[in-house]
Amino acid sequence: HPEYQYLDLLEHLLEKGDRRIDRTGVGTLSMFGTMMRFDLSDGTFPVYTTKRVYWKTAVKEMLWFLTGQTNIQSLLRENVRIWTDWPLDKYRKATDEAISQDEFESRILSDDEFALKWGDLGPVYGKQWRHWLDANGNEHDQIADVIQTLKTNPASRRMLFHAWNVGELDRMALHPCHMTYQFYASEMASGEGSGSRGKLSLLVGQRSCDLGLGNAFNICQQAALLYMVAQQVDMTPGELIWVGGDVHLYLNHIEMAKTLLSREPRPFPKLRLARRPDSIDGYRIEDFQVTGYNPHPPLEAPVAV
Ligand code: UFP
Repeated sequence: HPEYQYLDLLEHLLEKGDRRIDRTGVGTLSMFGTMMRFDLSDGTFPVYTTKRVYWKTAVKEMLWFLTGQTNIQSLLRENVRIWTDWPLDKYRKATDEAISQDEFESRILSDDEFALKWGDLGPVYGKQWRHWLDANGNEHDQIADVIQTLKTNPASRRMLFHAWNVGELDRMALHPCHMTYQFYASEMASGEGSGSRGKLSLLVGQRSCDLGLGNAFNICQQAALLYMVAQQVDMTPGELIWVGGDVHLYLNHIEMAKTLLSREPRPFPKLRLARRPDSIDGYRIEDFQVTGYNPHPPLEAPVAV
């Protein structure tokens, strides 16, 4: 079962991880340089099963990246609360106000001026993917460029987009973790795959990975992206290849990791896209039809901010 790639990394960290104090002060067990491969060619949607993964939230985040937006207001409208910790932390430090997360979120939602001032994460993923600003003041839509190249020159070795914009790092709430998304199209023998132009694979380079919480999200949202891009360029999804740099387990996730390791993975669900939108901008969460997801019960653990 491909989920053992994930469980084996967890086990390795528990047994041999390098113990260190990290930026958040929580402390981690860490390792450097890993790869996982997921074959999506039979419709597999790699959502881990050893705990319930809220894949809709992860896919909604991916759809939000694709809109190019960086304010949490539009995420909160979709009821996605995973980015609130950072602006909330900033707000509390700046104002000394003892505001709850609920209160902060409802102000972001109801007060546009407040959202503008306190809800923006800086030039994070969406900005870099869709509006990378170059030294001449020109914006680059990296997503549109990759899709265009896939349609016109799929043998290219230059089909990638990147979020590590060095000059803008200090204004981002969080430096990009999943940084490079590189595509690779392999031709199919003629006649095979009825109308498909080939198989599309995606290699994601992630410099830093919270294996306890973040990774489950990242894998399924990256798979969702591959499904969307493949559909847009009339290819079928091939492999999602995930490469991790500093892969770590926060010390307060150790108990959760042990529980995950005590569980037996179940079959991955399948994903079908209900429609073919006119462009990469047209996808909605309702388009993701997932069947056969029967995970073990959810496990909660704190996020390190
Ligand atoms: N992290 C992920 N995946 C993400 C994301 C963050 O694993 O998509 F946005 C984790 C990795 C790390 C922390 O634990 O968030 C970022 O901290 P740093 O910038 O110090 O690597």
